Amino acid sequence: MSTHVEMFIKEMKELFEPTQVYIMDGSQEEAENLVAIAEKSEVDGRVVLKKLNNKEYPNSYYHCSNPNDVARTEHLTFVCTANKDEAGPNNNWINPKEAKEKMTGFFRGAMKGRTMYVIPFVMGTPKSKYAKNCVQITDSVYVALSMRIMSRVGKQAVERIGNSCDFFRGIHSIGDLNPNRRFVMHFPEENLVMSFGSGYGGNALLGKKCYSLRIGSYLGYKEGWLAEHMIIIGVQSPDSKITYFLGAFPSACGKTNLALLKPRSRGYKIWTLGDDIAWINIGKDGQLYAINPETGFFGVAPGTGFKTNPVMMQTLKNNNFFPTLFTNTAIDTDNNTPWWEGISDNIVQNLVDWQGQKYDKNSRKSAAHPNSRFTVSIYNCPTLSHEYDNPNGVPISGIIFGGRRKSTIPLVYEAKDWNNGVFIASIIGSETTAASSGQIGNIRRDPMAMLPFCGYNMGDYFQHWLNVGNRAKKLPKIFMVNWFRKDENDKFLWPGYRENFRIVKWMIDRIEGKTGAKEFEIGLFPEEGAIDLNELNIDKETIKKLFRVDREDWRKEIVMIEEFYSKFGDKIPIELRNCLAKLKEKFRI
Ligand code: SAT
Ligand code: MN
Repeated sequence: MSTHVEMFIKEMKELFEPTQVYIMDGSQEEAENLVAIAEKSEVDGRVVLKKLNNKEYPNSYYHCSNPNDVARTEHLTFVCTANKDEAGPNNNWINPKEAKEKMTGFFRGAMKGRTMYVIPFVMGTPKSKYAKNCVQITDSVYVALSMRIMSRVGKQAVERIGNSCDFFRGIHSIGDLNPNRRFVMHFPEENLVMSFGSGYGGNALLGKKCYSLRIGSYLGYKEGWLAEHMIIIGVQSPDSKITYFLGAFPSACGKTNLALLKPRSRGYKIWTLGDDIAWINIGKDGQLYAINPETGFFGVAPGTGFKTNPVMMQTLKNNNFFPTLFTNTAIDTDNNTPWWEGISDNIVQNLVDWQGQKYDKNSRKSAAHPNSRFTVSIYNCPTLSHEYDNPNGVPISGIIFGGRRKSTIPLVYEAKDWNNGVFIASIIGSETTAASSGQIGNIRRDPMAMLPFCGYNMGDYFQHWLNVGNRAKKLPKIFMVNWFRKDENDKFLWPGYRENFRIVKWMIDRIEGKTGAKEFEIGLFPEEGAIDLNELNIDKETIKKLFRVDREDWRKEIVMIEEFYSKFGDKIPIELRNCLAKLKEKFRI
């Protein structure tokens, strides 16, 4: 083992004072060991893992967490750069020295009586020059097992690190799960994250949002690439050609459903490469190439069902080397299977809710926690792309941005060029739902769906997007979609789900130059008849409403955009200011 990894382990041992140290190797035997340990141990009075029905859900386990620890804690998440301005108004900030003192205070002796797991892992396929080496420390066996599903844990990581000191250090302890002593601190300048007091995915699996997005975006800014909160899919047409897309959506917009969509159109197929994170580099030929640094899905369970996402349901029922975890779902006690709202239409007799209580069907509360999750290996996915492990990534032809909006934003439109696309992505707004914080129905600006995940000043981030566009030789087309527009009676105008593929098909036609577009104030719109509406019971009037650009709505929208931009002062690039000025001119403001 490299001296720097050894030194890191030694330092952590002295700090945490664990009873024992377990260095993970990624083997099958290790998975069995860790599961056995988890089945026997309790954290906070709860058994860490319970085996589920092996026939229905092979190699699957149930985990339930402390009710105060079920989601990311954005208000306790900090980016600690030396200079506050570098973190930007989009991040909480404390100076690195103070942050470290605070965290070290929490960490000292925190693993007494516990095992310290050392997790060497690679984000990205180890053969790839875009992959990154990491080591996480944790005292949670649930986190250790989850990391094995979500990333490439084991010897390859140690080999890749060699004698280098250049690897990500993630330091994590669940502490006593006290929400008043819960912090996630990022130190981008030191390639380091410290996290205390939570066992929840985004707070504790440090390879995910913390490294792959917050630290990753910062590294990308310094090194000339992009770390994005995006799905990656390959769309195969009847002529067998595959067109690769990226897609970014704020939460509750059906992002995972799109990543695993089964198209209704004959001869088309969607190949899945990722459902959450994409690292995007400019390849030798000047095109953008994307890899998914992760190896699993950490998906929201409620709403995932045999109707809405049959491919994910199949993924959850498949079996490989990696156990599948269900966290804070309900349990159907007649079958010992996980259960959540929306899984199927079948009536279930006996449920216990996510806190282990018998569920009363007349209760107004849901049986599964709204943010209950599954953690499953991507290799279980029947639609996994053959290019998933390609070290060069896949060449991207289109980027789809979206939001949940009941008005204002049309079903789909295309940016006029890259800079205009960056502008459109920078002004994404989405209605808050029960799954996100804040009041339901408010519009939250969420540029590129990255607001909680951009590890540096978002004004600089916009400039970086523009710079990548300048450096690339061939750029993908950028599209904006809104599956959620409603009529005056609050009814959805578009059927959504599998029908969304009709819009993707139109995008492919645009990419291949098979159809023209009409220029409107806000971008390029489909020509009449260009979207395949075959066998869809939708009238002309509805289509008109779906594409309507309401001047009054847009005037209000522009006021909100200006207010959002003003938070970043003169960091907003001139190109984006110009786009906004042009928009104002068109709507005569
Ligand atoms: O942050 S997580 O990755 O744990 C889940 C989410 O909020 O997207
Ligand atoms: Mn996400």
